[in-house]
Amino acid sequence: MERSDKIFVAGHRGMVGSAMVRTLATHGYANVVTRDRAELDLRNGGAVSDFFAEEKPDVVVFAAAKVGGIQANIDQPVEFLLDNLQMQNNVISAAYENGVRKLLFLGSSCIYPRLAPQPIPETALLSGPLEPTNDAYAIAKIAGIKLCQSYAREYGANFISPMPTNLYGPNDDFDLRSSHVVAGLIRKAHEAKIDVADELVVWGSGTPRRELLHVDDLASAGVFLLENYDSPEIINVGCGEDVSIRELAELICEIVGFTGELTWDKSKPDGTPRKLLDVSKLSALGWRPRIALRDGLASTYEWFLRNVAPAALSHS
Ligand code: GFB
Repeated sequence: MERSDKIFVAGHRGMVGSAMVRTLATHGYANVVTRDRAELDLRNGGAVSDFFAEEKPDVVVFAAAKVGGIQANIDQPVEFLLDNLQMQNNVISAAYENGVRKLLFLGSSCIYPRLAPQPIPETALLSGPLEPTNDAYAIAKIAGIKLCQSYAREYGANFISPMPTNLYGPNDDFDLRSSHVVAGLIRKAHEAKIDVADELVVWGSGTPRRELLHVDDLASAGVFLLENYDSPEIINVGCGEDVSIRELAELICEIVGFTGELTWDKSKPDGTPRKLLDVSKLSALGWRPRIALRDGLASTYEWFLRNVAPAALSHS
């Protein structure tokens, strides 16, 4: 990849896309093209074709997605399947039609079977049934992987598919109806502290385990793979360590400064019991994460305090 390449980051307002834009800039990639949803609806195939024909990007980072935590996935399977299929089909096909030299399609660790061996190797894809709470999203992502691999096999396209583990960081979604666990618990712990509440309600049993990667580490891996990886085979991106939801909740409460009790709402789903990626393939290429979980959670809480908490208070 050349520093002068025109790079289209699809989904630049989101947590992952915004981190990719920041990280590309720090690596000297100055020719980044973005479009807001109001300017370009990626679900509209004609609009996407016109955009590619006009802009002719050299490289595409596909970070646009309908995403959400466990409850949002349960509540909106149609949108998780259809919006994601439409956006990725339009962008991947237009990229090929317009001679894009390299495309990075971001997947998700939920593509792997619910009871995959731990840590999960890339070879576990399609080896067993999916976790039902997010199978619509997972099937959309699997279709995206297969489309990239098909363009590579049939037409020689250089379309790569990293599979990130669960992510958190600045620009995460802190809305309790749609958030993932880290953003949800940061918000709940903060509000419980402000309200001097006795307890904080955490969903599920606390026993599921998740591997959590700061989004700046994911973006660092993304740029590394754009520069160093040219295979259609999927490649896991994680930190190689996981924590239980109970340990995570306790750590977040400590960082936020909430000292009340944790209580467990077992009517809420646990989801996959464990999701720890085998990251030996990426490690062998020489990439390492830099942000320890405690540091990443602390800086994300600071970001929340500066960017989300004031707006939330002014609306209450
Ligand atoms: O992060 P999360 O929503 O998604 O939930 P998944 C992880 C675990 O945290 C589950 C528990 O066991 C939740 O029950 N949890 C506890 C909470 N308290 C909370 C809370 O306040 N909010 C949330 N959201 N969870 C998602 C998939 O699965 O992972 C997506 O649904 C995607 O498709 C994403 O793949 C990476 O890790 O279970």
